[in-house]
Amino acid sequence: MDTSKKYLITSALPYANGELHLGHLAGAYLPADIYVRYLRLRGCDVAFICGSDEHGAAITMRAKKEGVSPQAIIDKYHTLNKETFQKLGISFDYYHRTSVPLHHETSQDFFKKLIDKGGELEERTTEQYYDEDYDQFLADRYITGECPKCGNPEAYGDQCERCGSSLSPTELINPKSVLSGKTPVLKPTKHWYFRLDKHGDWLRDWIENGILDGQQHHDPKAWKKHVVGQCLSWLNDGEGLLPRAITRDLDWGIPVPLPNAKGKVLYVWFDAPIGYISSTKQWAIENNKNWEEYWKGGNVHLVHFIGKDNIVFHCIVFPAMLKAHGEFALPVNVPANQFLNFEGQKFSKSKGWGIEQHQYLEEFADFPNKEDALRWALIRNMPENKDSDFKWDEFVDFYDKDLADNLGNFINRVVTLTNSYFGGAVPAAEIGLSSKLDVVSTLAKSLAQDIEGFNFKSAASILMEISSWGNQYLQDTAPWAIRKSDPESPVIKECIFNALQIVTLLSALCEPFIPFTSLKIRGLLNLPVLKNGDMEEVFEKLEMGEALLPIGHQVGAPEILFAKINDRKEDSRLKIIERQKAKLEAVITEEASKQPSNHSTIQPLKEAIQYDDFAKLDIRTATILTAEPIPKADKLLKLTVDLGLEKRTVVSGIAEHFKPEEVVGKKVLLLANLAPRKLRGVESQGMILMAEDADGKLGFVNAGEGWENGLVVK
Ligand code: B3M
Ligand code: ZN
Repeated sequence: MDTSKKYLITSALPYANGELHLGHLAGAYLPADIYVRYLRLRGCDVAFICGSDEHGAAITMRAKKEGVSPQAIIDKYHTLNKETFQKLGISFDYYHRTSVPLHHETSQDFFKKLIDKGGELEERTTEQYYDEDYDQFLADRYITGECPKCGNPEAYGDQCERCGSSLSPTELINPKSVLSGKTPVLKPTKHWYFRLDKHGDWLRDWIENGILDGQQHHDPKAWKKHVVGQCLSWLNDGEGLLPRAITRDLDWGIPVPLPNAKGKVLYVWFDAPIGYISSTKQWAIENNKNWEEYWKGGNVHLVHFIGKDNIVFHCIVFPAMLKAHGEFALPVNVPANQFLNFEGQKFSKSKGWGIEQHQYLEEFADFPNKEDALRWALIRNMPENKDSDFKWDEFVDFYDKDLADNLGNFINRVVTLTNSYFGGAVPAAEIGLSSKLDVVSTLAKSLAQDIEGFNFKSAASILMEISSWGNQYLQDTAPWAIRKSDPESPVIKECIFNALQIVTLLSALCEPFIPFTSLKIRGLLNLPVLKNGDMEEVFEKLEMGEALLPIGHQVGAPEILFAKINDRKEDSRLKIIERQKAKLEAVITEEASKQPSNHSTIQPLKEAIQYDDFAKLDIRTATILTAEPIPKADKLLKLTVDLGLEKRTVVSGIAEHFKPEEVVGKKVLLLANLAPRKLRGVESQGMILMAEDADGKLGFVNAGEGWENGLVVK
């Protein structure tokens, strides 16, 4: 690690308009925290910066919905989000907010600098929608209408949430004002546009080759493929680099700092990333630092952690703003994560699908190690390069297999043996830090490399490898067996000595991932809390073959760090998990039982997909063998289906449309690779394809008579 650099690490500023769920945590906050904790332990000078994004229509709409002021909304969620992050161990150096004067000034100065430079901003008058009842222009989310791309009748003026297209309000079919519900009129209004079109050439060279101003700025191969891919397709799309309006007609936001701009505010996506700068400034003021060292000059190592929906803003628009401004450093990497799903579906607050961070902390209040249990499950399943799925069963498995059986067990065995053989003192090993530990030392180095390369999942599995190696080493050496025949054997001392070195190493290596556990291990070893630079020292000692825990050091009494969950039937922790699963089942049943809404017309077509999307579906011909009702579930039938190669159980929401005896023997089409899920306690292993008519009546999509079971539909 280059400790001469100034490391400025940011996580996306969440809108202060709602709770954050586990997907947010896994996307932009936990990975940044791992990276930052690691940098600190390696002795780097780090500022970990975040805060609340408190402007924009997201906030004012929420306020309107709740019938309170925008200020009340941001105060509530800023506090909640900030506290929740802290409880989960996300170790921001500063959690600022964009509604404060320092941020307003910083953003206005930025804007003025662009005006003064000339050629970066331009004034344009265009026709925009206006609500005459409310006397107000309708920006972004204040206008809804039909999406021209997918037909979603409730697309917003800036984006369609169904198909993900970014839109402009005038593209909407049948636009409506969210305020009055009426059709808006077009009226001319003046705005400032950022000349993004002027920045295409250097942006392309910077993203593709890592070249900035004729010099190598970063290693382009260190960027994630999906990030570079998204940027290049944006840059190559003719519309990607049009001038972008960076002001809005709104009464909530940062006033445009010009005399002829009454009623105009900066667009939220203009001021929000500048929030990274103002947050750094406030941190510097309170910590006696010089903020400019972290933002200016060639010594800055700036990394933005975000989710994939923010890639364009962080890799194209904000860098272009920084370059246009001229004084600031650009990010050396933007390791955006993809999305985390939840038990096979997208998180959805309205459906009740998923769990929020603060809700997790409340509902798992009596779950020991809840913070690290969650961090660990999210890390093991982090959506680093593709979307991933959070499952409660895996949460339990990761806890049991990794934290209890592997890490916790190893540490407990070592501390217990040290206490019972040597009264808790590190035994004198004649061989010192033996060459047996070379394997461990090599693993530790690759763990470090993985963190530096943003491969946190892989780093976490190496952590487990080290601990497994330790367990195996104890097992193979079996000091307890040697003691029976030769209690004074030096092999016993060597074994315990080496094992204690591994435990000490683990106490440092695990800190970025599971900091609460690291603290406990330090306690068990009777070692001080880790401080900045300590891992550097660990690596130096490993290199020199020096002991990490010196001979004669007195460790503490053993204590079980993680008790296995599945070991105990009457475990209160299992009940907590069962409650979570029951909530999801209730949502599924509720969804399945919703009467199909009055589809008086044929549904509009969905957005276009690629062949690859289709090819993921494994649809097979099959025959229904048996059908039976499921007690207390009026809508569901439990079916056995012959799939040629095997038989499957499928739970199908067709009980209101068919009697069991009507469906037995039917030739059907089955989506065979749909992830299994439990419905009313029965695991459903696939989905039968049905068509639904305008009255909500269901019919089977038949496979032709005479077809064998198990044929592939393509
Ligand atoms: N608040 C969008 C979001 O929460 C936005 C990020 C700003 S980062 C400068 O997804
Ligand atoms: Zn759409």
